[in-house]
Amino acid sequence: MSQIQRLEKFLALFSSDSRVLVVINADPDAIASALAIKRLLWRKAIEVKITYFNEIRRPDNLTMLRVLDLEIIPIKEIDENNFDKFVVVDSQPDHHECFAMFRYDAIIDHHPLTCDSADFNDIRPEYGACSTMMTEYIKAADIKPSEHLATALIMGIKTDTKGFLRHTAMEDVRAFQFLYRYANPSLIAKIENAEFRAKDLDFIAKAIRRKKIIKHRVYSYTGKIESPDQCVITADFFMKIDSANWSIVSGIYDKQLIIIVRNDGLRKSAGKTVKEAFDFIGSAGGHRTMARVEIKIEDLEKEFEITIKSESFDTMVAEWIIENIETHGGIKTA
Ligand SMILES: [Mn+2]
Repeated sequence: MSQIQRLEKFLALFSSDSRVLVVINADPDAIASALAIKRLLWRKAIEVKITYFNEIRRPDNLTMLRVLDLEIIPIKEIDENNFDKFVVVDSQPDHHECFAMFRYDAIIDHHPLTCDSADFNDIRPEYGACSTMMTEYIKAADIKPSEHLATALIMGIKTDTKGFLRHTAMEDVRAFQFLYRYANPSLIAKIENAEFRAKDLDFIAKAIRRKKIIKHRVYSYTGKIESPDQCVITADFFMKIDSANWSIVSGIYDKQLIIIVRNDGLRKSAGKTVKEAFDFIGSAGGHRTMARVEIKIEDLEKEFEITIKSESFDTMVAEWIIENIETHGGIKTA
């Protein structure tokens, strides 16, 4: 099927009185793809709304919504009866129970095919981003994308392909090339630079004060934390040190010890390492470059034979994390 035939088949689903709901799991690729649907259906449907069900917490994603002035509506504020057409982009209905709430007219996605239950299914797993697929629709419709739409689609492609470093098809590169002339590079930079909030600075400062660097591995145990996100932001931040191969940032949140691990991908898998080091006492897992551990405080208290109220608890935890990663993790240094 040609791009134009595909576009025509998609547009044929809708009429001028259609009220369309686009359902997404909001990340940059999904948000941009939904925005492209809205543009395609401009003047072709009476209304197009975008709804999402996940919590958007990453500062860069929040910045994207703010600087591009995008309106997406939490799913709990949506009345299904106000819509008669349903579209899902960048996911398939069986990916989450919230998607399964609706019966879809169209599914457009780039994940491996698991569910093509709509009248119109366009699933292309070889593509790095759904935004690339949507760019092809925009091109086929002969639409000149607005600065905000082009910027959003570029963010979708850049995010899902990690800046063309992973799972990139030639189509992703071509879409980028097309969008680039319409996008605003300063907006892209503004979104990508938004790695943390001003209120995270005090936490980062504390983590820096408490850091211990052992053979290119940056450790920081930060005691009680307001949110595990703080450890994530700080672990990413420590990886910016030129000599850092690993960063391991931890804290106590909601009666659990949270350990966030990052590495540069050039050594032993972070996920494997935390499994070997902490699986015996808590939940531990992850990928090659990122991993997470959660251990119940009561299990730590049993392990150390002291309570969290004890003065030596924090020191013990901090040292215990280092010891476990260094020995049980079996890290090879470069
Ligand atoms: Mn995607």
